[in-house]
Amino acid sequence: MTQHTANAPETHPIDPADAPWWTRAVVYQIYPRSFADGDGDGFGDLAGIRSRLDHLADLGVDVLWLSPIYPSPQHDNGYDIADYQDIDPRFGTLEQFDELLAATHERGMKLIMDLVVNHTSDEHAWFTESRSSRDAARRDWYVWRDPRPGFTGGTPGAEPTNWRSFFSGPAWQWDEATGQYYLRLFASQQPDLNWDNPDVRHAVYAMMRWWLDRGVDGFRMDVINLISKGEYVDVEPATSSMPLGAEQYANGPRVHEYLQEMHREVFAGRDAELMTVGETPGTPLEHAQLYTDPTRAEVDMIFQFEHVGLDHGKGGKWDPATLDLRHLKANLARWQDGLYGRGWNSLYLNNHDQPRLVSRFGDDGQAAVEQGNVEDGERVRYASATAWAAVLHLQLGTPFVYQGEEFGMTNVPFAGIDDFFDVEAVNHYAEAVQQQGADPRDVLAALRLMTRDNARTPVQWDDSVHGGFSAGSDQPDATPWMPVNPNYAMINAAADRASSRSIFRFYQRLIALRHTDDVVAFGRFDLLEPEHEQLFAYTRTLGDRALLVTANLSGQPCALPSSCRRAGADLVLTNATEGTDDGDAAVLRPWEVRVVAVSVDGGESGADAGV
Ligand code: TEU
Repeated sequence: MTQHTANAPETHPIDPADAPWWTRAVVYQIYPRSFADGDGDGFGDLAGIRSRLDHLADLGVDVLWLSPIYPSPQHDNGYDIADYQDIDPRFGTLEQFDELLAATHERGMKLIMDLVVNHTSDEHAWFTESRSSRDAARRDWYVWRDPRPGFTGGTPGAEPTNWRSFFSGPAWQWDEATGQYYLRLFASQQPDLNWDNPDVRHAVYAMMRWWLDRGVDGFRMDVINLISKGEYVDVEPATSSMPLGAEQYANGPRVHEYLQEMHREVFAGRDAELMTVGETPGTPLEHAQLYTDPTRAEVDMIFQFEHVGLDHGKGGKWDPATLDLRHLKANLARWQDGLYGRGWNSLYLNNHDQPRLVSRFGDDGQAAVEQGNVEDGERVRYASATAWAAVLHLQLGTPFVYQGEEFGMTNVPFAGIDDFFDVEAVNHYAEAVQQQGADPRDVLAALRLMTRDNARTPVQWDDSVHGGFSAGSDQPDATPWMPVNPNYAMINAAADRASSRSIFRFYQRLIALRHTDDVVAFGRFDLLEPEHEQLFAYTRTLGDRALLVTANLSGQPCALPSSCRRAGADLVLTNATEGTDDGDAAVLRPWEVRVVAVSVDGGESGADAGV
């Protein structure tokens, strides 16, 4: 059943009494190599995660998502998997995994795994066999193609198509031994699986059942919308955040069919307690409706990418541009409306592939701190981090918190190219500077703003050496694999939680609100003042109650238009630390957010809003 462009399904109101558990849930993403190091070797691990579970339970999150912990040569920090059914010794053992899972469940949280099945590592046994000869039994498990006719394999331009990799250069890798190219949309060590081969699909489904039988609660599915490739043909250059060729495989011809098959083979009959979220770069709303329509049984929700591409210039992510708040509001509102009653949104502003949200969208205060205005810097970092958190968490959907976000970790002051670790950053620099002759200063400036490495420094737990990342941090071996952000003495979980302005405590309140207030979990979203350049304002409405969210996302005071004021409203939540009694403020201070409860006709609600 090919559903490339089916009609959008009918909308239907959300019935809170009948809604799946994950509609009220908040997910916390752990990037294990940088979360906590339990054995003091400088590399995060399962023991480290276990030692910090109380921090997460205290935050109030419902689900932990672990980025990959499987055996891997780590060319892409574990997104290159060599064995799907084991744990990389750097992270621990299967036994430790079982213990972590049990300890997570004991605290009332669930745990989902990262499922990376668009590609494997080139060290996976499937690929070792596939590349061993053209006649290998598993040759067809990957995508092998001859050089372009008339070209000598391995020379520039001989690639079967002009497609480009997400990580710079061609999407095809020459294999001298068997005289063919293999497809790899990401790093050269990440060959793409051939999903059109049913043996591949059923091997993946069996592996997924094995993890579910072990007790995991679902999967985050890496680039799952790229698994069905279309025609292997040259494409015309186009301006897009996606690499050249993506229109041939993003949301490809059989992707919905494969996800429905996966659901039947893996989840059917046991999905009520599980959750799935598909990572889907380059996915328009029309496909999101198909992926997440519950009646189609594909995935519960997806990560869309449009909103995190709005500060990319014409040249893509390495050509950063200023974000226009009006575009972001219009985009998020379109997704809120487009999936209302039809599917489900995931909500995120950062993750392990994105810069830190407080540095990218707010004001991380580091400029003020450098000038000696520590108090001003800390004030603005708190205010902008919490304002953005409220704007995101009070939308309809399942919010995702990325490690360190809950106490305002920031981007990193990278000096030179040697400070970058990520394959994407390193490849881009080499291509831009060495092959295309770009000015290294310009390339570095863009890298500093946009690199994924910003999100990957060790979590700053306290102000001890290396931010308390490693057990036995004072031992020489405990030097973290990537240096801790130098601001760790000021910005760390312990300091934040002890502060009168605690970002962590604000997240706790947001998360609790979703659990206790059905308006937050299910209310319809309506954007106010779409053309306002400072203000992000919206209402959420369910039955006779509404919440009005007004956030000043700027460093200047902002007068509230009359559409955003409600006389006599109850103040539910604010990030202001003084003078907050009045539910009907006329002016929002820089980065101030206010959430008030009202009745739908504008009168006083009197309802308990939950905090
Ligand atoms: O990311 C896929 C993806 O499209 C991006 O977020 C990507 O990192 C970015 O566009 C590059 O500019 C997923 C994982 O989240 C990422 O960490 C992996 O590197 C990638 O897939 C390959 O598995």
